[in-house]
Amino acid sequence: MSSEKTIHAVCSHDCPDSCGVLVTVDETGRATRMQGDPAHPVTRGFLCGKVAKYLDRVYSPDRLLYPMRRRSGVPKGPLPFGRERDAFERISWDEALDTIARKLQQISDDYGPEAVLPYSYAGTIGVLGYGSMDRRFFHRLGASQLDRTICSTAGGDALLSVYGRKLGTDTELFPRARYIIVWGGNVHGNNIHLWPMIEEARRNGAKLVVIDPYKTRTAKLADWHIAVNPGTDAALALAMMHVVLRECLEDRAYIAENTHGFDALKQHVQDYTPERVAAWTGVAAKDIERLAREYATSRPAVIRMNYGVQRSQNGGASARAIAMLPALIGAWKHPGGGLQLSTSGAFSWDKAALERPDLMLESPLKRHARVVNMTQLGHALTELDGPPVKALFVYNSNPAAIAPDQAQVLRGMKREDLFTVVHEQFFTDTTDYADMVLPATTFLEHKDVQGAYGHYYVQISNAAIEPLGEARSNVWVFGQLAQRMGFPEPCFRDSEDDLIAQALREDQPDKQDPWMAGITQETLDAAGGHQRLKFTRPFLPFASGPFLTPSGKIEFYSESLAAKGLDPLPVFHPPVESRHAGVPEYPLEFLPRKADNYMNSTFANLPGHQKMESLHTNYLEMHAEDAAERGIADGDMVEIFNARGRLRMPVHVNGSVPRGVIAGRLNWNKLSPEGNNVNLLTSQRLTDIGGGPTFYSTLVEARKCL
Ligand SMILES: Nc1nc2c(c(=O)[nH]1)N[C@H]1C(S)=C(S)[C@@H](COP(=O)(O)OP(=O)(O)OC[C@H]3O[C@@H](n4cnc5c(=O)[nH]c(N)nc54)[C@H](O)[C@@H]3O)O[C@H]1N2
Ligand SMILES: Nc1nc2c(c(=O)[nH]1)N[C@H]1C(S)=C(S)[C@@H](COP(=O)(O)OP(=O)(O)OC[C@H]3O[C@@H](n4cnc5c(=O)[nH]c(N)nc54)[C@H](O)[C@@H]3O)O[C@H]1N2
Ligand code: SF4
Ligand SMILES: [Mo]
Repeated sequence: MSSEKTIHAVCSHDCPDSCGVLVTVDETGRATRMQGDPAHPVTRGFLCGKVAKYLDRVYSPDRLLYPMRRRSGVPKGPLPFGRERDAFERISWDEALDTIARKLQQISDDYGPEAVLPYSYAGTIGVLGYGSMDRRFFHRLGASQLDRTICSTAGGDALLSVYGRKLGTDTELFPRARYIIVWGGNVHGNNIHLWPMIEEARRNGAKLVVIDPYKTRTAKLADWHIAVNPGTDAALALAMMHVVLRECLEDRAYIAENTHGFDALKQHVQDYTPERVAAWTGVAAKDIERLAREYATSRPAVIRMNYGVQRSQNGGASARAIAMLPALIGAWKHPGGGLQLSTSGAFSWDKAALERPDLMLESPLKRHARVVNMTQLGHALTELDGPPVKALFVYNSNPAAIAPDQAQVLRGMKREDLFTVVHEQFFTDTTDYADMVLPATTFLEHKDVQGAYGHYYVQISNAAIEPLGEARSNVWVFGQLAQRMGFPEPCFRDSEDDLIAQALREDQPDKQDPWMAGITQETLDAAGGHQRLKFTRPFLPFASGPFLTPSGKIEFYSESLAAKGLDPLPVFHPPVESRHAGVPEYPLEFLPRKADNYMNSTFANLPGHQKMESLHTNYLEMHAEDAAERGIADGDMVEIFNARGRLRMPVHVNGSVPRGVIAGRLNWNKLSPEGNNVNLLTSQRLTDIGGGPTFYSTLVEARKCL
């Protein structure tokens, strides 16, 4: 008789799908199989290619298994892939924690606690692993607060400005849509569990339109691919509104009842004629008209907007304009209609209890600490003063690879007077700059609770296996460090179960949001690991008000943006780094995109994933005419450059990008011959709304290497 067990866990990678995962564990405690939970209505029994091979990651011989410290005399900087271990020596957890506590205390005494900067993002999106004990620790210390802008704040804040809450069309209603626009999203690569829903809709007659400068796998499979010029989506959406209003296709009753600022919007979009917008977007006027008409006259019509659209300087305005379209045509009324950017606002975790910002008042600062924007890490490490950053504590992130303006980031990280701790599962581009490296668990090895940004299920993620080696969870590390720092508050001794109970407000049923009422660890376990939020079906988040905006309506016109000096109506301002700005030295718009088979920089080190991504991930893609003008042919080695740096890579001239655009992919620095990735070329310039990065507003020039 086999004594295999099956454990319910949740994929905690930064992906909208938050898949339910069933892990088979054998009698020795080793995980032998992972599959998508067939009972989960969105996971539907399958995992993406990246995580189907997850056991290769968990049991990789390259896993970090022990705390380590940089050997004396080894300078910070790039280490050869696979040889990183030689630069470090193994130490005990006791020694690691004591050393870190002592250093942080000393830096705090000498420079003030704000000289300590935490740097984390979404290595795990489990509620505890993403932000709980770590936040408590840094708040109590008085460390600088990190503004976590690197991914979604432009679009997120844009959505909030229009609707007041981050909600969207229920993923499970997509099969009922008859017109689907995927706008700045790569469903097939980045959000694969939406694909079967789209397929089902198409079997029922739906049309799929993809708006993306790049011909993604999703675009190739669409009925219509609109290769819009990067950063011009605001203009395109405003021109669609122009056509809708000119042809009286708007839903007047819905607008009258639910929206604010319609007259101002109507006036505003007069300027955005299809002809004028065609010149910016590269989309023919007749195509803009057709798109607007088809969209406004098909029911239900849904837009899957994704974060790709907001990684440009004009990203906030773009996301705002796109988000207004369903309100203009009343698409929210129809099950299967509306828009989805994120569903995360439906999960009302008790963040104040988890993160305890009040603890900043117990810190030596006795006030709220300064805020540092993570997108401007290069600036923070090299230019910030009052106080300068003297300690950097990295977890859940690989900033040496994923942060923009890489040369400045690496210059900062190389500082020998910067004390850097990195809590990681692997040696990465970032550990190359660490003084101390701490081993982290994977989602198979720790417990957590999780929502999603692409569906409406709460899930419990159980530890399927014991931590490998001496790997420890984020919760454990920061709880231990708090003890070593002598922080007296009992909250630093909370267990994972305590934290989960707090996140769910198990002891305060009166304070639970109705959508999460009665959901506890016990009910989640009893339900097989997942529970749908408690709204009635079909869930139509914005079919009617009131809305959580200042006016209580959907805001076409935003007084609160105006009060901040921002455009109250979405305006198309060409990005400073775009073809419209006319910078003759750098005429090409660079798209430094994500890889389909990695997760940002995660998985890039694993041979199986590298093989899926292609033989060489590091390549550029160019339009045939741009290539010909430069004497470049398919397969040539090309140098692309701007004032921030230069990279050399082979080029594919393969029809995947429109004229004027050149694409590249995110990979590890150390896996490219010159030790830098595409972020060498990106800037620290921020988006119009939300202080986010502008990866997709980057100008370059290219030339053939001789
Ligand atoms: N396989 C895989 N899956 C992932 C990730 C990954 O790295 N790999 N990352 C995860 C993360 S962190 C996130 S945030 C989500 C993001 O998911 P997406 O939002 O889908 O992210 P991106 O790939 O950045 O952008 C999507 C598409 O936007 C296009 N795009 C770029 N600029 C513009 C523009 O100006 N206008 C328009 N219309 N389109 C534009 C890009 O070419 C790209 O194909 O995916 C998650 N899932
Ligand atoms: N050029 C370019 N740059 C980009 C993007 C792009 O599209 N193009 N995308 C941007 C976006 S959308 C995002 S979200 C960011 C993502 O940037 P990051 O959040 O830094 O994402 P990853 O590169 O996936 O690195 C996450 C790291 O966390 C580690 N990790 C995983 N789980 C745990 C854990 O439980 N504990 C600890 N301590 N560590 C863990 C992983 O091993 C991994 O090395 O990158 C941004 N950078
Ligand atoms: S990365 Fe996304 S699609 Fe893949 S298993 Fe995780 S949640 Fe599912
Ligand atoms: Mo992201």
